Amino acid sequence: MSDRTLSELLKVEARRLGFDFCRIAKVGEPAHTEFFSRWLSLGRAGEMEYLARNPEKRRDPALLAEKGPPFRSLIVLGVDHHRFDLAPEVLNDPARGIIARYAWGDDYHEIVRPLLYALDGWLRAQSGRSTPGKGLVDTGPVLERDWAHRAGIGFTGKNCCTIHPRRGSWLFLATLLVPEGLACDPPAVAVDSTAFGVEETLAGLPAGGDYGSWQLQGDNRLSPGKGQRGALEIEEESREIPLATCGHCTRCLDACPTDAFVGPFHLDPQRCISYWTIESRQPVPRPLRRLFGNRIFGCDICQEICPWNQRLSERTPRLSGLEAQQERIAPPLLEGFDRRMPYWLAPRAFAERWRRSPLKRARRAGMLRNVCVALGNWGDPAAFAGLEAAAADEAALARGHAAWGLGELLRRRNDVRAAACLESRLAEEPDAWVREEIGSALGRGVETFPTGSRRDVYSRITGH
Ligand code: B12
Ligand code: SF4
Ligand code: SF4
Repeated sequence: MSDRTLSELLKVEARRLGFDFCRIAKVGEPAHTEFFSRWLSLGRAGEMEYLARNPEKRRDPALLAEKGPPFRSLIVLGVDHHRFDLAPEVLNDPARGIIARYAWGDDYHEIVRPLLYALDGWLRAQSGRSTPGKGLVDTGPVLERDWAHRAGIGFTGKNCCTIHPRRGSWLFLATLLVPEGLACDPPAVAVDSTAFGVEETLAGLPAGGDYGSWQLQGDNRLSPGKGQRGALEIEEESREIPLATCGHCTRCLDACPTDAFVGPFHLDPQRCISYWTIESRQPVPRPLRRLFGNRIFGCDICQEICPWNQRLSERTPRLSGLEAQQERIAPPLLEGFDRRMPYWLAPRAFAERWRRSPLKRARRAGMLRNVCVALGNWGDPAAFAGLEAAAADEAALARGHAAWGLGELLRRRNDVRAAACLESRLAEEPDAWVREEIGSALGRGVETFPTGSRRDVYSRITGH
């Protein structure tokens, strides 16, 4: 069988397994490893220490082969998880907690990983290979967006996301590395691109600049095989692809509530809602809290606003488990404090309510932290009940943010219950950082977040 036929059959198999995109690139150095190393050295990764591991493998994914021959082909897979857009009255309802779209279904890591190995199993059966390939989704040392761009799945927007010109950016990405020398797909070709370097991107390129456009070529073009439904659907994908570009658009950069973009293609996670509400186990810096609004897990604002994501038709993801579950989209903030199912307060109820959900990554204490911030931002007297319960939680992280939320009720509503609750908590609070938060909420401690580098501030207030 020729390399080309094998590659085409592989795509049919990927499609049959449930992937929406499958493109192949030759293993080599990804385009932005230098940018990534500099980004790391600026401390952008924060608590995401795993990003600094195995830099040599990130630079040369061929080295990811633990046994057997080195990897020669990198298969990039994409799953379109778009379902529908939320009505503005839900999205902007301060009494609800908005969960990022990628978490409306079950955890994609659990769903996608076995499929990568199923695809590898299929390829091994064809090629007679005895050693395994390497399937990665998210956590491995692979710059997935770089590879998606290189393989021509989509282009990288100023918001850093991989965007498909007809399907938008609501994509999960994954990679499968294999030793077979498969036929590669034509990469995204830069058209009229402006030359700019790592230094400029790190310093912050001008937002309104036009950094070129990309032509995505031969989008999964396959001849429909007899009885191969997958191939027929792929054929639909092969309509003319428009020139992919951000042009002078700056919508995502302007819409980010926390001003997390240093400039196009450069995000500082230390200011990003997604980082704080999913990845971090630490207190959210005080000046950022008011900017989080009602986003309690992840954030989609820089994608919701993107012109490439407008007017996408509603769809049901092809992979089972990714369907949107009604109760995982925008739960009322106070629901999880209800005595019948206190999922923000009781570990067992949390585990039950969020079984198989990506939310588990933030853990119960982290989620209660996020919910307290949203309750403070709601600022309604009804929020008191939830904040009072959280102020007595076993986790200091939750108690400290509950104090902040109560402080917001005091500041905005002059809520005397909030003042009394803060006073009584102060009398028995053993944790130094929580005491400081209570003091600040009562207007006694430091009013603003202490100055100094963020890391210094954390060590001072958390003792870590
Ligand atoms: C760490 C991480 C985060 C961090 C940091 C994100 C960031 N932008 O740096 C945080 C926690 C903030 C985060 C947030 C989100 N993430 Co995330 N994240 C990752 C992870 C694990 C590593 C990304 C990374 O290496 N970041 C470091 C920066 C430097 O790399 P980068 O973001 O890929 O950015 C590229 C550009 O800056 C580019 N670049 C630099 N200069 C230039 C110049 C030009 C011209 C071009 C074209 C590119 C370019 O080079 C970089 C390397 O490719 C990847 C999975 C993976 N292994 O890749 C998922 C991943 C990127 N995340 C994903 C998702 C879905 C999200 C969220 C949407 C989740 C949410 N709803 O809250 C947000 C989106 C925020 C955003 N606008 O980026 C998806 C992206 C899907 C897509 N369509 O792009 C990925 C691929 C996970 C997956 N397997 O599907 N994430
Ligand atoms: S995910 Fe939200 S906070 Fe992060 S960069 Fe995008 S808009 Fe800003
Ligand atoms: S909002 Fe505009 S600038 Fe941002 S990624 Fe989309 S097209 Fe590019």
